[in-house]
Amino acid sequence: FLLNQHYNPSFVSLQMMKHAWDNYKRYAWGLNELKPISKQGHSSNLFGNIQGATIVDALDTLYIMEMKEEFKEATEWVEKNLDFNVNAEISVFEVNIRFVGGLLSAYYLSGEEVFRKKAVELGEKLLPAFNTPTGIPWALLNIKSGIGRNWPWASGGSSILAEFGTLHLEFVHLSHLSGNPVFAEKVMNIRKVLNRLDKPEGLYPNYLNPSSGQWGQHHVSIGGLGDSFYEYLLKAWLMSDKTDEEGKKMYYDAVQAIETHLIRKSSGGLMYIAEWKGGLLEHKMGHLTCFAGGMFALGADGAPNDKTGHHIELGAEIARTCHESYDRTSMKLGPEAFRFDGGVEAIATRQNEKYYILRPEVIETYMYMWRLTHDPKYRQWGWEAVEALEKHCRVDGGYSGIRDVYNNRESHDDVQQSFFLSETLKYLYLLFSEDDLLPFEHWVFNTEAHPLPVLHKDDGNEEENQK
Ligand code: DMJ
Repeated sequence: FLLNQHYNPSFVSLQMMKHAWDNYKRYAWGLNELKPISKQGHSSNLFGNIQGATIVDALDTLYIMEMKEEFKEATEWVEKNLDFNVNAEISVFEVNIRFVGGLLSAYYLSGEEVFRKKAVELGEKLLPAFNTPTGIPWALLNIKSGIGRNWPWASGGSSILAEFGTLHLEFVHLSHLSGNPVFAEKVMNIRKVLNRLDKPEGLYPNYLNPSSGQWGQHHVSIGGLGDSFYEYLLKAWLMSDKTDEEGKKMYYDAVQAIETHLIRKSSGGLMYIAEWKGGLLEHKMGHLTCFAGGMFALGADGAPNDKTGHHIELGAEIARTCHESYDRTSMKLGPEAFRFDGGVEAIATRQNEKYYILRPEVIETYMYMWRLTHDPKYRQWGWEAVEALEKHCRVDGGYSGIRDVYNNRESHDDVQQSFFLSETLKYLYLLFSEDDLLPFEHWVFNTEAHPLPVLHKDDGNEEENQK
């Protein structure tokens, strides 16, 4: 019924949010995520036994969509039940982007003190992760004992670029809100370590050893393991009211190296961002990499050497390729990874790359491209995604991921990811809203789509911005 032509698209995204939320509430309230087919809770080991990931991730979406009752019940749950005094090994990155980010946004939007208090309390629990010889944090941390370690699969005991490189925005705000400079100092030190290192061809490998301070394997990716590190360089500069010159330089230098070494065009004319393994290219692009279209467009305004138009163009080309990756499937939803080799373009060839888990990156890029160009095709592409989500992912008990988007019959994975509520549905709603809802001059979105305010220099934020 949602696809009835009398409904406007932002109303439809709101109804989708209602369906996702109501079912989470009915079947998995207080647990991390919902299993929409089996109608029960889903626990992911990324959050240890911290509970309520969907509630904290969804708070700001509920607020922005003016779902007042739901926001109130979520706030009450946080007040009464959100508990970090648990014996749990958590992913520092995931807890930071979803819980710290979600609480910070909820605080800035609503002004409710409980969110500020909880964000700072959790931030303090994450600090022992930085107790390594270099100050590059561990990936995993037991928040009771303060003992950290890295993922056993990561090259030579390394920490991951996209994980330790995606703390900056939240930690600057934690210092701003707590008056305690330690948070900002920790993330500025990460930059220092990175700036001392030689970078192969100007690129940042995904692996860095926190003890030796040396790179692990020379694998470079703008998708998984690398992605949001680049995003946070740009956004740190924007969030500082364009005073963080170091972040700015690191971002534009990195984009230059990415263009030279990773960006390619297929024979059919599709631009893509390949992966780099010690100098050799793997002609594959992940769904995660599709966020880069929006990033290039967002960074266009400050691009050096009159390259604004060029960066918008890069964003538009990546958006087009990612749209093709959706359009070339039976379900019109994109696969986890798609390839440009062996005679295919923008198509997944391996069975284990054909799934779609309700990820936001393609819709995120449409939203940025729409706001920055107002080309109506981005709204049209967003609407195609809505139709596909409603047709294939919506089930009685919520929304589910799909195991193979090239198949005509759905095989559901039975997980409603918390980022579906924080990102996918929020970006859809923003795509169909006016530009003055969370305008880019005043807000930057963390990598989980939680809006954080720009620290304007006229409002006395010089100190935060200089740290
Ligand atoms: C989210 O948690 C964030 O967007 C992160 O940056 C990447 N993975 C998921 C969404 O795909």
